[in-house]
Amino acid sequence: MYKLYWSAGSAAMAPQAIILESGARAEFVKIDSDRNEQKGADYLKLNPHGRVPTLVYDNDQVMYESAAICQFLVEQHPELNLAPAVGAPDRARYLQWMAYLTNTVQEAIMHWWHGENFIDGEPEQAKLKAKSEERLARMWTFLDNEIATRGPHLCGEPFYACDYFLVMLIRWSRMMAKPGHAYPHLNALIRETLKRPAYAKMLALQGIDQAV
Ligand SMILES: N[C@@H](CCC(=O)N[C@@H](CS)C(=O)NCC(=O)O)C(=O)O
Repeated sequence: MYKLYWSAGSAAMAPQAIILESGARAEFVKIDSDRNEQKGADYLKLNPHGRVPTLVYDNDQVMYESAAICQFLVEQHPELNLAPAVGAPDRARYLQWMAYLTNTVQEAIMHWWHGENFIDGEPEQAKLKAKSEERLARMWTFLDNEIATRGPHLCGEPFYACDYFLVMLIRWSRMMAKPGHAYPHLNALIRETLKRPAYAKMLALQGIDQAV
């Protein structure tokens, strides 16, 4: 039994899709970020950073950080084949993508959405936004080329949790001048992911859609 705290369109997207794909019993608890519920006293007891998502498992075990939650879930459910097993030839590459996506791409996107967390002043934040968009364009180009060369997914033939994670991050770029979905191979990955019932169900539960 899992309990996942989520908010619409947040970093809970990929973990929620994996839980749905597993078919495990789960309770999804909505955190209303418009009302800043992630900073409420009860939620801060679970996640002292006041961010979404948070996963509760085995009744009282708590973890946060979306990439780690995805990794934990795919290890709990090896039957999903959403990650290469330890020792498998594409394991290193899979780990590389999970780390790259969460600590490089995700962070660059945060600069775009939440410049106020990084620098004071509107002109400075506008510059940061422009710079992060420039950096992200290079990252989307790089990822698009990787998939063009070794695809159709990040690790080749199998679809793994890193692909869910990438498609989630691409959604966060939808309002940028050159969003991730504008790149042909990333676009194909989104279209394929949308056909996965668990991803489609997650979008419906969260009341959001994904641009293609
Ligand atoms: N590194 C964290 C980042 C989580 C994060 O930034 N969550 C956002 C929503 S996507 C959030 O809760 N923001 C609200 C806030 O920071 O107050 C993860 O991947 O779980």
